[in-house]
Amino acid sequence: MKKYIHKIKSALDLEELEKLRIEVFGKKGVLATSFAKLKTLANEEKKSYAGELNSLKQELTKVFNAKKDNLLKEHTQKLMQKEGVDVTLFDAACESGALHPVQATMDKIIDYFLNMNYEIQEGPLVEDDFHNFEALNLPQFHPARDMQDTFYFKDSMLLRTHTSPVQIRTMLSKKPPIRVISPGAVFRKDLDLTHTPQFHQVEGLVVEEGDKVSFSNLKFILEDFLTYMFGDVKVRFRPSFFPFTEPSAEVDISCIFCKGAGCRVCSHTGWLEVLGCGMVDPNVYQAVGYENVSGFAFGLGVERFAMLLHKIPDLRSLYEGDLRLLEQFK
Ligand code: 2U9
Repeated sequence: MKKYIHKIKSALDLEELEKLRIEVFGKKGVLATSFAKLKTLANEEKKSYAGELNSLKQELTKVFNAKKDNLLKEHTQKLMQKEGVDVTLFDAACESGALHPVQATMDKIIDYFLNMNYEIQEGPLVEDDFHNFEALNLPQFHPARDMQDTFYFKDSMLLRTHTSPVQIRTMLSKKPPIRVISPGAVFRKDLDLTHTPQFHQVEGLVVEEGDKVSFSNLKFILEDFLTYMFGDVKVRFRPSFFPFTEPSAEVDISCIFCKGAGCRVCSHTGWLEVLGCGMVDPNVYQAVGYENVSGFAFGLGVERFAMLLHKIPDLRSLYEGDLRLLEQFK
């Protein structure tokens, strides 16, 4: 039976070791059969045979357990090498992360519009002149192009300055009814206290056949949305101008810091500007070949929303990667 010690020691893998376990320690294994033999022996022989058998069993068990440990370690190591990382391994130093406040704000905004049955559309960050400007009623040399200082590549390709080209692509690819939001990164040559060269927007577009969509629909959805985002705030619409909407408005909420009384954040006006919106300009419909339709659009800057929601005073702190800021959002 001693040969099994050698056999166990030289088992090549866990499978072979398991076969040996059954052969040695199993119900009908060599140990069980040897112990069964005890019954057939005379009393004086029994004692010494049982003693021998027990110490052999102990040795076999010891050798078996040690071999199993070894093979298991080898097996894990091979698996780790094959799979690269063992994600089940516990790391005491591992800390949980959290969504970046800009992403969390974006998610909250998206949730509202998903509930309202809007679809999410994304598009390329590198755009051409037609989708980013021309189709949005911003012809070449139009002074309004200066509003959006642009990063250009060769051949009039550019980094999109707003997410509006996504809606242009949507309109070019299907007919109304359209109800979409386009969240994503946009780029402008801008850097100061309140501007970074990359920021994020969520824009919305609703278009229906005929004259079904009115400014009242736009007012309702934005008032409801801003109440969802900021709680019990007053909302006001101020006439404004954008090349892609006519009529256009900028939307303010009553200052969430001073409740409208006037403070430094709202420049003592009691109001905070949060959105731009309007009825889609007929020239935009013409550019995408739409006729006899009505619709509205709006746009917002996600960083601004994140700063207002979390009372973050300096825009740049959102992108410094300082853990003292990020840890507050766990
Ligand atoms: C299409 C037609 C019209 C999107 C709009 C605004 C008004 C707006 C700003 C908010 C803060 C940009 O990030 S910001 O600086 N946006 O004021 N955006 S209407 O209008 C569209 C979009 C697409 C086809």
